[in-house]
Amino acid sequence: MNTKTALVTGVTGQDGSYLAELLLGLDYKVVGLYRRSSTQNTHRISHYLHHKNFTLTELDLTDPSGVLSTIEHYRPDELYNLGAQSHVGTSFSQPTTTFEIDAVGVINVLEAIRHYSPKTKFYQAGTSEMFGRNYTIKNGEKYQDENTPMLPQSPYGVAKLASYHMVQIYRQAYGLYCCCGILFNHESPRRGENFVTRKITKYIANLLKDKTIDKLKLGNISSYRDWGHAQDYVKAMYLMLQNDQPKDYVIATGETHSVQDFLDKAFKSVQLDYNNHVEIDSTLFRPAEVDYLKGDPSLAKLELKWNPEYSFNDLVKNMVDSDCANA
Ligand code: GDR
Repeated sequence: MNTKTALVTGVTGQDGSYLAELLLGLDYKVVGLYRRSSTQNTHRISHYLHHKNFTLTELDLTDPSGVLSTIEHYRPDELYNLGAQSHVGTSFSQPTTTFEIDAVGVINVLEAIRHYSPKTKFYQAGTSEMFGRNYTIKNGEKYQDENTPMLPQSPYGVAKLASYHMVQIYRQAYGLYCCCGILFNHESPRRGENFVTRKITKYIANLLKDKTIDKLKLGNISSYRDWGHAQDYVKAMYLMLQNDQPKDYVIATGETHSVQDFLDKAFKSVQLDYNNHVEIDSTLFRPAEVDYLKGDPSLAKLELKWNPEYSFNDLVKNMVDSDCANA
């Protein structure tokens, strides 16, 4: 029997909901933390809200005393920090809030661990947005790996890069077991509806129900992303905290596709042509954009034995099918 306790911040989000499910399946006691909002936001975790090993608690990462008292109270074996302002576009209009949650919030957690629970293993959700426009060339291919220099292009990327460096400092200076997953885009039927993949698949489901709806408005559809499935990616988070030593890993599929490719495949899967249903809206373009992301997950595959199960085709199909079934 497992007697471990894990704290998961951002438990009501896509990744938090899958990770808590994975940990409950491994007999962990899971304390799910979420930021209070006036609207009920527990639909992704409703199927295990009343599980005997699951507790749901409020926590605002920007409130140092709340973070301290929560970590002192639970002294968890593992802490997964998935709570964030995670929308890149929004970070341009809310840079200060983004920095407070995604950077200062991480310092609050690290300080609490250092003072009150130094044996806690800590996972920080890093991101491919930290690379910004940088890449490395290997065998004539552009990609990003653990050694690619980081040059973020958004307030979100800067905040995440600050927390990535903080994790390294707490690891080196205080010997804490803390690490950062450098996760490339990961999607699923539980993806928030303001991210481009889910915006597309949700629109398709609505269009099939009502042929008269307005066109789908999108911004830049020429950017390339390395899209995996969130269910595969939360397994990598777990594996990183079971590693012999704390270390940062790139988690990606190693394939890249443009937003246009995603659109095309998703619409074709229901025998439609996206050209008839999409309108480009210049107000949805970001002030600065990351054009090309393609991760090299070789190190994680070798050292963590991490192997994603979903292909790009599986991912698109899973999201379209799920939205159509629930429309
Ligand atoms: P991203 O994901 O910024 O890569 O960050 P997102 O789905 O928001 O954008 C992907 C690309 O699509 C373009 N795009 C649009 N994006 C949105 N959201 N809405 C639109 O209407 C639209 N039209 C075109 C974007 O410009 C971009 O090029 C995600 C987030 O989950 C981060 O939190 C995470 O860290 C990274 O992935 C890895």
